[in-house]
Amino acid sequence: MGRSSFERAAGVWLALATALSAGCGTADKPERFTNSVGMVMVRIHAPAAPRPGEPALDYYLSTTEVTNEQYERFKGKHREQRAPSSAGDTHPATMVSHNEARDFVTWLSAREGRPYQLPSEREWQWAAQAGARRLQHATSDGSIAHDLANYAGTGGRDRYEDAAPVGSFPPNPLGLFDMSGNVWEWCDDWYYEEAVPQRVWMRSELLPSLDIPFFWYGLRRKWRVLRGGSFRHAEPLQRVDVRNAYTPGRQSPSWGFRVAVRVSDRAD
Ligand SMILES: [Ca+2]
Repeated sequence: MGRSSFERAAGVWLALATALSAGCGTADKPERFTNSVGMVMVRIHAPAAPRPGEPALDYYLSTTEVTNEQYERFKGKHREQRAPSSAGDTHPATMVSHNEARDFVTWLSAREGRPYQLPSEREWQWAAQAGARRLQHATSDGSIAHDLANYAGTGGRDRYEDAAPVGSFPPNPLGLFDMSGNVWEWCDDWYYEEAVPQRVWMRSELLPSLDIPFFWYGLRRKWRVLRGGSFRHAEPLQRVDVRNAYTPGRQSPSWGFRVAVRVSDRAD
């Protein structure tokens, strides 16, 4: 039986799209794409498991934190709830709880026809540290300086006492912006102290002018993870291995999020 003209046309289109796709991506799994709300999604691979016994990673991550303008396509009334410290259209959307961020990715999945979600901690950290390069900070060279990221204090490129418009600093080697600094980012995971046995650094709500690290122990399924530090916090909290966590209904002017799409099957 001969192929219909439609099938032939579709085949030609597919071959053309495949030939035009960059790098090792394919037409349906390009190395990068831009979705309908303007988010640039970059594909990230971990060909071998970062740690023994763990599955390989293959996913897309948005190159920037979700902005107010992007979030308000979903929730228009957030415009009246923008934090003064992050009030512009291209500033990161803050005052968004983990629960609301999950609602956003559910909405985005239906709109885009792809399974958007918050990144897992593994996905977040692998991307932030530039994969096997294992940078200590998610900056262009792995160091931390005011020319490279937005954290407490100012200097050089960092003229921001508050949040900066997303992408105001150079990206890390994977092309990802602001994974160290600007705003903390919700991850999908519950906080398990035993998963990554490290200290959780918490800012004192009672003494906000002091960056006192608090060590919390015994946290279990009631807290969701935040990663990456923020404009309100000093250098030690901008490291890619620092974990923060809070209850999923809580909002803060220094908490935002970015989105991920997991590729269902392995690329290699
Ligand atoms: Ca950030």
